[in-house]
Formats: sequence, structure tokens, C-alpha cells
Amino acid sequence: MVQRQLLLTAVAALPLVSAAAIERYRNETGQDALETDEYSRRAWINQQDYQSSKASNSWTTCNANNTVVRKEWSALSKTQRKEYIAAVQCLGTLPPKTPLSAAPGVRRRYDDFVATHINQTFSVHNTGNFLGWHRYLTWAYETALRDECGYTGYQPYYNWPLWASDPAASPALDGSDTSMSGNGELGCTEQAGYGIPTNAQPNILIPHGAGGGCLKDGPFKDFGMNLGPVFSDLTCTPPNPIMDFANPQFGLGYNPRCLKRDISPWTSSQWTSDAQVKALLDCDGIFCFWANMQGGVPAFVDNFMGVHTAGHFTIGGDPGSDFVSSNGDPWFYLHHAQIDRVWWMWQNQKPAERTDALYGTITLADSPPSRNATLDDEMDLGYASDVRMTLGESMDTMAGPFCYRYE
Ligand SMILES: [Cu+2]
Repeated sequence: MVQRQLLLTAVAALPLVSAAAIERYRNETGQDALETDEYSRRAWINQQDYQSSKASNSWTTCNANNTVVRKEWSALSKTQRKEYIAAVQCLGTLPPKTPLSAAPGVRRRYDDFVATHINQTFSVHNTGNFLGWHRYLTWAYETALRDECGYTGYQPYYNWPLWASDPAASPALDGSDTSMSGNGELGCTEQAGYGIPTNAQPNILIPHGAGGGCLKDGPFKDFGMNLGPVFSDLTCTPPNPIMDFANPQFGLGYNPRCLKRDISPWTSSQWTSDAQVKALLDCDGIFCFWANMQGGVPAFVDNFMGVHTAGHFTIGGDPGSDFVSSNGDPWFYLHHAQIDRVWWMWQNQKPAERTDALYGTITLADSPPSRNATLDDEMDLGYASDVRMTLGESMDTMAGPFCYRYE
């Protein structure tokens, strides 16, 4: 007990982001810190309590001493950022594991993860496994960066509220050589905006920003994209050559092109602020959390986008605006680490009742109608990872194959 108290004191004193980031946030909002970051400090304290009191085998393999920490991009040193960037670029040069007979457009190891996301799109979004499957995907990607590309750090996240008023000012999106690249060139200007959920039926219309074209700077300027898009909101980008939904290879045809973005402070400032994230974290039950995370039920009415979609449309573009192939832009994993962090924070406010809380069926928005997801459901990542797990094994970041937490 004494030992734990010492540890907790140390945790509370650690800054979650760089001094410059806090300084900027303070100048802008008059606040010294994000309210939601307090949830993350509490989450770690509660999680240790919960895990140690369970006295399970998992506490002997994963505990307070060996749990690894995922950090905000701005909390990484420039050297650490460069190491992460180099590892992602390495996945862009290694050969794919997916055979061309399964996905004709796959050209590199990075694409295995995109092909898997495209293949499983309709059974992993707006479903009971949405949070668990994306936790598993993000972890498998982090594992590939480490095991196959020599990365020695862990998956960083992008803490939306810190940069909600001006995402392009974030060190993750400022276009510098230590960023994940910045905005696209001004492009696709004949398009007035991007419709949510679709251009054809927009409940919310995001206005065209300063980008819309190919990335203009930063390490991923020439990274490009081989698969998708399927439902791109950005219309001036070539459609995938395989768009027949009856074809199991739909979206997987070879379609080499540049990465495009249109960074949208209009979107991030409205739906990814500290207040928006706090409202989500204050959800009492899993239905409220699961639904509001993804834009509500029914989705995207009453001018509500939800942090998941708003995070994707903070960069938008191609493939960022296509929920099917969106992980073709490496930005995806910083955003989804934050999705995972917010879930972890919510779970660990009341870990005993929330760790295994599940809501949703096994089809997207329950269409066609299907059974509820269960903790015994098996998940796989196709050729992206050899590790298989059940949905139940993905519920706890300190059990199963996982042993990590967030700052
Ligand atoms: Cu996804």
C-alpha cells in the first residue's frame, strides 16, 4: 500500500504534454490543463487498484512496474518522433504478407493493415466490437512497428482537445520533419464541403478548408496510398477500380495516388473540445458512451458529430474521409490511440463494472439485424497480424496480450 501511494504521487506530478503545448493552451483558453486529463490520471490509479485486487494471474505478468505508457505526440522528444516516423516509413517499404490473389492492390507491409480494415469494415464499425477491434488493430500495428521495424517506443496518441481550435498548430500536424505531415495543397476547390454521413445525404456539411489536395510537406508527403477509396467524401480523387460490392475484393484494387488532407478547425473546434470529451466521459452506461462516441443514435442528427467522426474529419481528405480505407493515412493511428485512450479512461473510472461492458450487435448499425456481440466472439486481423483474440480479451489494457496504459 505504501509503495502504491508513492507511485501515485509520482504519476500525478508528471506533465502529460510538453511545456510549450500547455503554454499555448493556457494562452488560448485561460486554463492550465485539460479537465479530461484528470480522468486519465484517475483511470491509472483505479486500474492498478482493480487489477491488483483481482489477484489474478494477469497481475503477475502485467503490473504497475512493467505497464508501458502511450504518450501524446507533443510529449515525445523530437528524436522519439523521428523514430516513430521512420518505423512507419519502414512498414511502407517492407513486402506485404497479403497475397495479390486476395488483395490485388497491396504493395507493402503497411497495406496489410489497410486491406484488413477494408475487408472487415462492415463488421467493426457501429458494432459491439468497434472499440475492442480497433484497440486490437492499433496494438497489432504498434507491435509491427516494434518487431518488424525496430521501433523502441510505443504508439503515440493525439489529444484532440489540446489542438481543437487549430489542429495545424499541433506538432503532429504542423508539416515539420517531426510531424505526421500537415495539410494538403489547396485542391478539389470545386467541392464546397464534405457531407456527414455522406455527400448525398448530409446532416452536417463541413466547409472546404485550406487543403483538399496532396500533402504539401512533411515526412509523409510521398508516402502515397494504394488501396480504396470506397466512400470518399473528397470527390476529386480516383475511385477504386474494384467497386462491385458483391466482389470480395471490393476496395482492394490497385489505385496508387497521393495522400490528400483538408485540415478542418471548423470540425475539431466544435466536436473535439475538452467539454465535448468530458461530456462523453461522463456517460453513465456503455450505451451512452458507445453511441455518443460514434455520433449518436440515430447518428449525426441535431448537429452532433461525435469525437470519432470529428477526429477523422479533422484531417479529412483521401483516405481520411473514407471510413472504409481511412487507415491508409498514418494519421489514423494517432487518432485511434486517442479513441482507445478515451475508452480506457471511461472504463477505469469504474473498472469493476465497466471493463467488460459491451453494447451493440455484429453488423454496422445493426443492418441487417443481427445478434448482440459477446465477449466470446473471435477476432482476427487477416494478414496484418498472426495474433488472434476474443473480444473479451481486448477489454482490458492490462490483460491478454496487452500491458499498456495512457498518460
Ligand atoms: Cu475503423
